[in-house]
Amino acid sequence: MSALLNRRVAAGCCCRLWPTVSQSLVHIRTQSAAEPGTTKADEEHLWEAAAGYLPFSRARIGPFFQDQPVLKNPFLEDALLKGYLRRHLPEEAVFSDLSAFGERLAKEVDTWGRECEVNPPRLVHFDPWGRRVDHIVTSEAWKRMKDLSAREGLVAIGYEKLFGEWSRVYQMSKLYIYSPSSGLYSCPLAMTDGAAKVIQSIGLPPVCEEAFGRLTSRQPERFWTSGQWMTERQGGSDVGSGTETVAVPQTDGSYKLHGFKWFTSATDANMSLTLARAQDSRGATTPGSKGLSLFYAEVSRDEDGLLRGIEVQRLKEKLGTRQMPTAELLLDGLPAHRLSEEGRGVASIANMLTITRIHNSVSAVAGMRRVVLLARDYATRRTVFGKLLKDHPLHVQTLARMEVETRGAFLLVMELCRLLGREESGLASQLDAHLLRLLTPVVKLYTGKQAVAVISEGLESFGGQGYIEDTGLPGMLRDAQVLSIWEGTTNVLSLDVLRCVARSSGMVLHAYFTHVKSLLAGASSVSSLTPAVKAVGGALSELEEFVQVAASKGPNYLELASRDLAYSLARIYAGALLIDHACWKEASPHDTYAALRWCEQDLCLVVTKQKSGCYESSTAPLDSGLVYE
Ligand code: UCC
Repeated sequence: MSALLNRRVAAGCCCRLWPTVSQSLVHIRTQSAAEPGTTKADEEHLWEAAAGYLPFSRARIGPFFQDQPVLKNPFLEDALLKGYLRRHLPEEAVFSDLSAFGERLAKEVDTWGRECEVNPPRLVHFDPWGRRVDHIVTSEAWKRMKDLSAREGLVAIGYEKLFGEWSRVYQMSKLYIYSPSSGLYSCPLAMTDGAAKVIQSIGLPPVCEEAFGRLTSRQPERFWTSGQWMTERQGGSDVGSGTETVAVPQTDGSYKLHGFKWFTSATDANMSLTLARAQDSRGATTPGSKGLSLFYAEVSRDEDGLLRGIEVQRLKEKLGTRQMPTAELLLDGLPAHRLSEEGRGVASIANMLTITRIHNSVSAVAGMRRVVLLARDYATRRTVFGKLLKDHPLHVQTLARMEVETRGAFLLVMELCRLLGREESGLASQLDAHLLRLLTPVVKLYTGKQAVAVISEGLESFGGQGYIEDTGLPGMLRDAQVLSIWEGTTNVLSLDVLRCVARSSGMVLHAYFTHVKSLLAGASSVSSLTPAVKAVGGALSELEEFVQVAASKGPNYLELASRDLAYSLARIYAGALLIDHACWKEASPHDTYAALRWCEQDLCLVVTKQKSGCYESSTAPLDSGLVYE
């Protein structure tokens, strides 16, 4: 008892100092319970008295709580997005739509996105009476996202073309503010957009005319989403040899598909585009890419409620994107229609890949922007070492570096959307077409990788809270990791860059050099940008020289250089875009500063690495030896 009283006195004294001693007081309480001669009632009584002095006891946990970061209107908060649109698409209708949508995202939709994560989809294989039903049960929030997407025209805007060549920029700006709040609904929208583009580009065949109307509809009850089933058990990159699915011709000209799709995203879609090998009259198929054709299939149920020609094997257990159902599908006589000529499957679905890769890039930059917005808000609330985080220069330096990375990536993405819009409005020059082909893989691979880096840095800026699951922050990082994997990994896309250079006999690079030079020419008289212009100009010359030298080297050399080449293409182009944006008459000093900071990095990585012999034939065995030591 006396020991307890002594401690009570000690506790009273210590109260003034409680932040430093609170831990030990809690500890004392546990110890005292075992003290001989003290009844439990005595102890409780004394403890309660003492608790008046104690900040931590029972339900009392002290007055301090962390302030959480607040998501404000993501359109109004984004200076670069607003500036870009004011410069290129100064339409009141666009601004008021994005402002209103941004408000709704912050006030309402962001919570739905979280709900999608907390209530992930599940697969119900059987009904209570044992019948196989394969129902993918999704959350109410996921369903609301579908309605919202239709009403807001998130796909439709790209096809209504109310703003001519800038319609894609408008659509993607809207998706850009939506994506981080969408609970990954951005994924089905990407595939839906891609499917609409493919159907349109092959001239709206009657068999999927109705589908096209639905994919691009603003009416929720009419709106359809599409899947893109390309990945099979042998993998997702080498589609040509990995596709086992066969298409069996039917007497009415349609087909039935038999195969196993290993990774099908947003499997609650209403239809899908997919690849399969058409059988000839003897039942034979052609191996490789040349044997693949493109098919259109609707996902429907028969009168007994069973899926027609599909069994859902299981849902995937993924690192992130858990909000979205991703399934393994057995195609067991799925009715389908061939959309491409036989053997033209890969070339025909390429339009879909272009669109989904652009969406991927939009989502990547959107994730970067969102973490920067939250981190900078948090820095105005969180006090540490006696002052707000925003008043710690080192912390703000880190945020500024994230901001610069986000700005460069944003302008790259908007450049792609601009080029896509020009192509779809019939305004694209040959140069624009080449640039679109080259920059699509470059921007996808660059932004996918940088999203992981920037979001990871962003999480750190919240300290330990960035690692706590129910803040919603860790999910951003888990979701970002997929961006460099699906729709072509970094290496597969680096090889795609080489492929399009070779197929165009170098014309895509010629377009690249011409355009970057024209962007730099516009900035030649702006003295504040001189260091940046010099850096980009120098890097561009180095790159041109590299291309000359590399052209005479063998394929192994080029393959080893391809990833660094793609990075160099991205960094130099982004530098030129930042410079160009900073030359705009309404640009701010911050735009200039961002351009200068961007251009401080190694813009032409491929030459740096070339100088150290990274692509020589002697390097590959050394790499291999190191890896397998
Ligand atoms: O992962 C998947 C689902 C995920 C969900 C998607 C959601 C995204 C949402 C994001 C927002 C959050 S679907 C699987 C993804 N898989 C891939 O992306 C495949 C990766 N592999 C490749 O990209 C390869 O490079 C292949 C498969 C294209 C290589 O096949 P081939 O047969 O070797 O290709 P070729 O021979 O190079 O090209 C065949 C034809 C050529 O046309 P022609 O014959 O006229 O000369 C090429 O020019 O296809 C054309 N082609 C292209 N055209 C090939 N690639 C392209 C391209 N990128 N753009 C234009």
